[in-house]
Amino acid sequence: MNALSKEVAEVTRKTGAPATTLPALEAWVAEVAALTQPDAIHWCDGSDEENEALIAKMLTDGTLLKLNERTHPGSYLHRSHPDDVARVEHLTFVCSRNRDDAGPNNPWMAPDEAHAKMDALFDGCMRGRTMYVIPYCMGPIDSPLARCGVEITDSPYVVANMRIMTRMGAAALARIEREGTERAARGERTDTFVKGLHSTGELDPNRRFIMHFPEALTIKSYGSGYGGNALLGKKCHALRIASWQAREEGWLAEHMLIVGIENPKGETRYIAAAFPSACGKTNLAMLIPPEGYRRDGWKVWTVGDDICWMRPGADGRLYAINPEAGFFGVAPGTSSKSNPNALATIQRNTIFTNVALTADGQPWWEGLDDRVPAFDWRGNAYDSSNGPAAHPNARFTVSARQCPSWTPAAENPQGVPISAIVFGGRRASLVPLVFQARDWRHGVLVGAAMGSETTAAATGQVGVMRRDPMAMKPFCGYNFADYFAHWLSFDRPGMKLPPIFHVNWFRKGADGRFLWPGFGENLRVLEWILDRAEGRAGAVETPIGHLPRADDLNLDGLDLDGAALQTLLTFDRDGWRAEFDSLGAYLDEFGARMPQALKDEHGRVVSALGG
Ligand code: SAT
Ligand code: MN
Repeated sequence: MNALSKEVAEVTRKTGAPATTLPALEAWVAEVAALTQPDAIHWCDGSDEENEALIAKMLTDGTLLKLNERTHPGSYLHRSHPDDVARVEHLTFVCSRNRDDAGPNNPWMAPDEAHAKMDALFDGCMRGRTMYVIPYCMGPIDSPLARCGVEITDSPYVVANMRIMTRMGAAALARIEREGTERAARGERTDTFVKGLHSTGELDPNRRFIMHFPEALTIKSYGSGYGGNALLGKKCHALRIASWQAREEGWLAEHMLIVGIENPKGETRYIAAAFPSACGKTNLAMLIPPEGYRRDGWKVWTVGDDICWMRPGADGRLYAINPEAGFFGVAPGTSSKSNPNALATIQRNTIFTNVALTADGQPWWEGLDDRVPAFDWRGNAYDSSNGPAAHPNARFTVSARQCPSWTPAAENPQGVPISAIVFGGRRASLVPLVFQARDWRHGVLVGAAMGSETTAAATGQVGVMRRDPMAMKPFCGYNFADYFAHWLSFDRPGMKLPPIFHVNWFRKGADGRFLWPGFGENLRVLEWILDRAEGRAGAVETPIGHLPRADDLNLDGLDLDGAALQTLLTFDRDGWRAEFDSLGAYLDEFGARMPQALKDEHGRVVSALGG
């Protein structure tokens, strides 16, 4: 045992926490402790007692405020630093050895430079603090599709959130140790868990970076305590690192919800759908069927609301797991009308971040109801002239199992078979309500062409149109050109790939109002999608794909005027010509790495559009 390991063993003995049997893990923890100099090291076991102790500590030091125990038992409010309220894409780097592997879609830094920069920030940063070691598993603990990681952090708020968002603690550590021991027996490297190092630092935006080293399965994040920047299992591991790993190993790590639709015959089919952050993935994953559908026996089952790991099964179909165990959802706009399942889910055992507060200690946000809050998200007396009461990116963290539409299929280690893949963005004009790609290759182009207006989930201007291929712009851990090539590679003999669709719930009329009612009514579109997947529903073919006619959709009981419907289902040839010109220029930005097949597919649609 070297000196550093001895030091860790010492602290471990002092705190009485379990040590690890995996030397690679012990050595890494020792190395981090030597660098960051914490006062104590705590190995998280994920137990209730541990959670209660952490919550008590955070209530004492003001990190958490207890919410009204009668209306929201077991729930807390956290107020983050006002400069630390969203992901920071310009400070989020992919540090691959070769710059082109990160691609023009990612800020890049050479690994040596990035390590040096980060290690200088981490030097001594945990003095006076406790260092928490969080073993976690992304995916059902017994799933061959699941992957493990260990996050080291100095934030008890991160520990409490990771406990909800992942399978955290003793079982995950046992899996990491078992996998390590098996590898050691085969003479292979044993540090194949993802290593995530996080410190809130001083929360100074000028000393904030989120660095990914995909070749080393390593993440280093400093200077932020907010969600995706700090809960490293989520975007950093399950998307950026996992997407890189998935390409090497022949699977897909995607920014997609997974929802099961049960028809009146009792058949459940699963859809995976990609939308950018804050574009309604949580709402769609928990949709409540319209009245008529409910009467007929339709049901909706939630597997996941944000991330989907998919791989081909022996039968050639794609099987998906939700690597997460909880929801980190946007609070503003969530109401008994927009998402009753989410609202029911967050009535207890929930951590709220940056919401407002009513006079009697209940969480509140814009769109919830017509009460007036007493305190805004910063904790000041509410004054409407200071802007919204809740931060627009205010979040709730809650266990998925509390959701009324949660399904035990989410625990199926083999995953659920995917019947359709859906892409969608926030597009005020041009893009119809729904269309189907003609085949996989065309579907990959449709995904690559995705665009959306920016939201408050990331810092920067809101409402600006940008390309967000497959909703992965902030999350793909490698060059988009290689990512599209990877998607295309699934189109091979033996595969039974799901059809690909594009939806747009956000089309606006001349008066600036949404044309489509959205929410539960989206099931009408999902029904058409699933019927198309089984070759049943009708459509018209256009250069951009197959569009339903009004008669092809079930619009029974829907109050929608004819002109709105017409706009939603119309293909605008001139508009699409311009869209495809801009798409061509975008694909060209990736140079020679862009797969020829995708360029050819673009050319095919351009000729079909004519002119
Ligand atoms: O902050 S997160 O990245 O976790 C949420 C999101 O942007 O989707
Ligand atoms: Mn997301």
